[in-house]
Amino acid sequence: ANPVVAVAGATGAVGAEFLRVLHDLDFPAREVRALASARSAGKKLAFDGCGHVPAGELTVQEMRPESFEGVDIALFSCGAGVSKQMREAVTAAGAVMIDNSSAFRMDADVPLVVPEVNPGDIAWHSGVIANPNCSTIQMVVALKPLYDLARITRVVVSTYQAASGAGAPAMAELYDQTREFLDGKADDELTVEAFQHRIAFNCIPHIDKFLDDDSTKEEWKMVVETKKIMGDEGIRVAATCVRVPVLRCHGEAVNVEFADEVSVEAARAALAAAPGVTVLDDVANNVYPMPGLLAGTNDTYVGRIRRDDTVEHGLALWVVADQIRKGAALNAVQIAQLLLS
Ligand code: 2RA
Repeated sequence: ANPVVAVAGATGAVGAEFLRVLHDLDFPAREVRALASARSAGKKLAFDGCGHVPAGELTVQEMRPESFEGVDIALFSCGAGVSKQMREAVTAAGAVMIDNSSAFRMDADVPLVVPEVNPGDIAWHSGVIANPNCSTIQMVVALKPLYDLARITRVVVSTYQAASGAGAPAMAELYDQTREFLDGKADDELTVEAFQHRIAFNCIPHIDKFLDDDSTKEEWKMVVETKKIMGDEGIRVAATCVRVPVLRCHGEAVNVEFADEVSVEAARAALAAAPGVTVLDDVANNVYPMPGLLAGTNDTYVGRIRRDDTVEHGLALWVVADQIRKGAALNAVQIAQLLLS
């Protein structure tokens, strides 16, 4: 039967993208329910339709525990606190919660799934499947075909993360601050709310909160989530996560160390053949992935594939993906597709 889908957090940046992706993948829903906080109840959202749901407007309903009655799949992007509050109601209603927050990602009874990497893990869900952090998703999509050539022992990654990773208001702040800055406003006159510092014409090596070891939680997520998704606790990951003044699409410089030799040619061929990956790698013609040009796309783009001679068996790559699509909404809807298949 065609599922009833609830989109929880429908008015946020990822929520809006859930609706676009449901349409783009023509998800075979018989009903799509838009849920959000009481503040947004009654708001109309344009929806292009999917499955048996015609194009038109969805009226946002206040999310309450009873909102999930009759729902089969609940796509959540409301923050960890709300996901925790609603988990019981969602699973009691018999729905599967696909959660984009960090609430359950590392729980032993919750699979953390990237369909190109560990689709089989959905088999052991008990009502909740977690969507990984955006920066982890695009990295593991690129690592998986390489891991299949030779075991990966260590990864060093530096991220270049778009403002929209912090939500729609952060994206607006980048626009507004850039304008204010160009208008000649001094630093202390700029509106700085979404980040700890000015993001216009700046890079901020601080995403999520600092932990006791002086790394950030975003960096920690890349370490622990990579091991869980790849199913290999032995992969060591060193991450530095940086916010850059890009609107949408995260970039990642990734150095990979293998247990055995992997040639650049073999890596390029494996990546080119991998699902969800597009190789853009022709340096003679200045071809490589760039965040500013890839917004709205579905794939993970890989380029600048080259040897890393500082280790015995090493490769370096540059990876770009639209973190609102593959890093959030698209990955979640692909998990929902897996559930139906
Ligand atoms: C960020 N990782 O880019 C977040 C989004 N999930 O801030």
